[in-house]
Amino acid sequence: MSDAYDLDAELTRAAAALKHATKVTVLTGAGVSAESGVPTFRASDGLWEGHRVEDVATPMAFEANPELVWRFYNGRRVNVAKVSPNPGHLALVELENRYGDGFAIATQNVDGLHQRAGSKNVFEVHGSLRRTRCVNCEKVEDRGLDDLGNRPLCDHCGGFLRPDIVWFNEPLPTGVWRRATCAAEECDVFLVIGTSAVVYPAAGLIHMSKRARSPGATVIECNLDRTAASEQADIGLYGPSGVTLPRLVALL
Ligand code: BV8
Ligand code: ZN
Repeated sequence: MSDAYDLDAELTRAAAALKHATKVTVLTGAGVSAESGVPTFRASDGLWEGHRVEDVATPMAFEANPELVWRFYNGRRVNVAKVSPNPGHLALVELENRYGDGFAIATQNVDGLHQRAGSKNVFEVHGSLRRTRCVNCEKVEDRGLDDLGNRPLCDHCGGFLRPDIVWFNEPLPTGVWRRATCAAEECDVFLVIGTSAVVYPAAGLIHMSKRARSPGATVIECNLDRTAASEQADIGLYGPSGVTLPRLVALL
């Protein structure tokens, strides 16, 4: 961030926009969980807990090596079970308390930390680490965060289970995605928090929030750095979201 950047001024502008808002929608990515100790995806030269995302987060990878993919996801389940929501997650709970039904979070995260913090209206557009789905009978179950071993089977039909997570080149869950797009199109303020905004269609929610109506939403980006979303942002809160979000809420 250039030395002319004034976070205090941007926080004041963001608070003014929120004070005039009745509907607030949020898009979060891995950065909102970073201060809880959950690794982000694209920080360290594209490796993600030692794997390239494309090597494990695809149907082809699961087809080719289901044990590797399950080892990867069990590792993340065990890690997420040990971490807690951070002040950034808790600030979003306070926003939901302020805006009630006018508030929604579309998250790309699969760690469930928004819900553990107390957020209610959360759309998990990329699925959840907690859930499994049977490749045979499609039964979806919430299995918490226990280690499920490297080849769990469906207790309903004996078929193989997969994580109930949206992999690359897989469609997003229809109902969840429809509610996320409505929330983006109807909001007065759209907060984009902790995402590199390179994965679609989730990143497309930003554009939807600006173009669906006239005037479009005021877009506020919360990130350590500028991203692919920055040119669409009207306001930029650059710093750790566990610091900037509580400061923003304190101004309301
Ligand atoms: C689909 C589940 C079609 C796995 C994930 C070419 C161009 C455009 C698009 C495409 C293309 N080729 C293919 C596509 C489509 C593709 C896509 O977008 N690819 C991209 C990579 C080019 N999308 C898809 O495949 C989607 N499906 O298109 O299907 C279709 C339709 C009908 C029928 C059949 C098919 C599916 C996409 C979902 C893939 N699954 N995850 C898992 O999680 O285990 S994506 C993965 O990336 C995660 O979900 C993650 O959430 C998401 C985005 O990453 P981020 O969350 O943004 O994390 P990242 O590390 O990148 O950034 C972190 C940010 O936080 C950084 O900016 C950092 O600065 C910031 N930060 C760090 N610390 C902090 C912080 N900010 C604040 N405070 C801090 N403390
Ligand atoms: Zn089954």
